[in-house]
Amino acid sequence: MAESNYTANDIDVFEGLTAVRKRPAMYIGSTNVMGLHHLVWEVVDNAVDEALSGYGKLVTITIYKDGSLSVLDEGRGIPVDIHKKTGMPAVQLIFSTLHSGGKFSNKVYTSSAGLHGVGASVTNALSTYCDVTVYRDGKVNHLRFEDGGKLVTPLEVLDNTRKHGTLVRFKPDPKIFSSVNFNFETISTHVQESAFLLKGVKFVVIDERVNKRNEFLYEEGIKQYVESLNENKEVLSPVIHFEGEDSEIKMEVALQFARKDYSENIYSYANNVRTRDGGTHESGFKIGLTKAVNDYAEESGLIKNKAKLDGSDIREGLTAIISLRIPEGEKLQFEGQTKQKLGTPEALAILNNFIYTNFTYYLNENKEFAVNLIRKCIDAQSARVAARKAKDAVRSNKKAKTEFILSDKLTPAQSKDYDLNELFIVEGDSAGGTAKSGRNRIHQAILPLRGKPLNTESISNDKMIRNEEFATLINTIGAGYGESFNPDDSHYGKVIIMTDADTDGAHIQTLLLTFFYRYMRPLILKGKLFVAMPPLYRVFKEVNHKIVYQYAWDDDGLEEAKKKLGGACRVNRYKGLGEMNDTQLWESTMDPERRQLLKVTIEDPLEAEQRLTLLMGNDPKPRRVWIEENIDFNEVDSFLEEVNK
Ligand code: 1YM
Repeated sequence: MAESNYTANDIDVFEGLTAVRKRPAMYIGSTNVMGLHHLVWEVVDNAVDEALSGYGKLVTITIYKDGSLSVLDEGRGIPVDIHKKTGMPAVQLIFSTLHSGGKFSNKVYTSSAGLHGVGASVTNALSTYCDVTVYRDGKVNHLRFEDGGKLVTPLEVLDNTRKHGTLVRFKPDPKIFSSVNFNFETISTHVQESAFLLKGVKFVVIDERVNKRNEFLYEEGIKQYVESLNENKEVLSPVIHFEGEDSEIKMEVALQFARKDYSENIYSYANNVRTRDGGTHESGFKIGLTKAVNDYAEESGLIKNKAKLDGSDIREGLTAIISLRIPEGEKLQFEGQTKQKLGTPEALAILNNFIYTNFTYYLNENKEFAVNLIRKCIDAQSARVAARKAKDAVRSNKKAKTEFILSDKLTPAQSKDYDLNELFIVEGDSAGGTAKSGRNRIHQAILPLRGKPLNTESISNDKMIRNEEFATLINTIGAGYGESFNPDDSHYGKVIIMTDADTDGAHIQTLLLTFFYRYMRPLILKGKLFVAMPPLYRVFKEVNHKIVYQYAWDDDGLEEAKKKLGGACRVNRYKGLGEMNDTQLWESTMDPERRQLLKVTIEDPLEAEQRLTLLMGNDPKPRRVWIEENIDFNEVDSFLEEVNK
């Protein structure tokens, strides 16, 4: 009986893992480096969940020379006892059945209800081997899978031990992934985020291929997260930190306001899962904060004319981390297409109340800060009101200025199928002209830019929107900006930045990326922002009175192209888009079949934020230090001049 059961389950298990191997992207998003690292996150998530439950204070990740990787924790160890229904050891089940985390477990808080949560079995299914060692109940227990999850060494006891914890080592299958090269930095940044959220738990990342090692331990957790995000910013107070619990939901918030920085950076989490699309906790936080500041401002007589401050006036320059722990079960709800929005209804009232009470108390205890904050909010409010008046004045003119700008500069696409349409933002009128005649007129629109866009990192929202170039860009994309930006309203499925491959072009790219990061971030998160890659070389020769040619994007490509054409060929080096004619620009840079596009992604919010403040912010001192440490002067002299202007 037990035996036949076991066999039936064996087949199920096998089918489950084969399904993963047949369609890996369905489970891990893709089979490129992102997907590769997904294998790591699945295993790390289990170690993090264990630490989150209060077991183990050290997680060690090691990348080995043979291309494998291991994760070691000091938790209780995955249970090794026999699971009654299947007759299999629990640990074997965890690695061979597709599960959403909590299925066999009774943990209180789990991250696996979020975005990931396909489980370590997916890692096993996509590996050439997966070796699991469990230190538990005084024994070293071991089992091993090979070739996509086939059990080759059933659970065995190797030794006695006083340790407890779990060690998982696996080697990704090169038949599945386009790259099996783990990235030390990618893993470090991911792990750093977990370390910020799990105060007192140490994460060590070791790269044995090159002898590198990183350690992340934050005794003060998200308070230090905010400090890092605001490094080099001029701030109004030390980081403000609140902790509490209500209706079984644990809350922790850290926040700080910066001067001369007009963006709003709120990062929210539920059970260590980033909720990129916000949700009830973020809404509750905002409502509570707005009310606390307005009530204080009124009671203290700081706003006499009774014009209440808008939430957005208050949140200019705010950096906040919101971290919730919600018990697994019906309370824990993720919503939306990508499950990156918290749905838990109670969280709204709970956070509202929590922030209102705590922040009101803080304002009353820190009068000087309160006055500074409210002055800053009133400045933002005046700027907003002035901008609105200016806008209304323009609108009441016969012809709306924005429409005029739109029809003047943009060469639109003919199709109204927004998803298929592409917007090329092109450096300079001359390249704009070439792009205009070279493009596919059905689906490609051209917007030329004159000169350098403003640096949106150092100007207010209001100054940005009064800038003609940005106003045109916002109108063209047609999906709003800032808080009200909705990527689903975008008139373009792809927005493509096309600049020269020189230092000026790189600077313009940076300025545009700064704008998109600040005002249209969801466009980036939805994978709709790209950078075009014009070729550096055109290699050509004459064969029977006809020119045959190839494009090359780098020096390796150049050698390859020379080899392909063979014999005596000539090389054009393109210094800019302007040196190509319309056909060349089309076939090398714009034609979807032949071009190379770089998708813009935000891998790590902390790094993006710090880098942007550093390179684009007001303070030149840390910028110079960074540049001196990171840039090869011989290569980028002119870029440096540009950045330091
Ligand atoms: C290097 C990866 O997987 N650690 C880990 C996993 C588990 C436990 C402890 C654990 C959980 C529970 C009880 C529980 C898991 N157990 C399960 C299941 N590290 C790593 N450490 N005892 C131990 O949640 O009740 C799934 S994950 F389902 F078997 F309990």
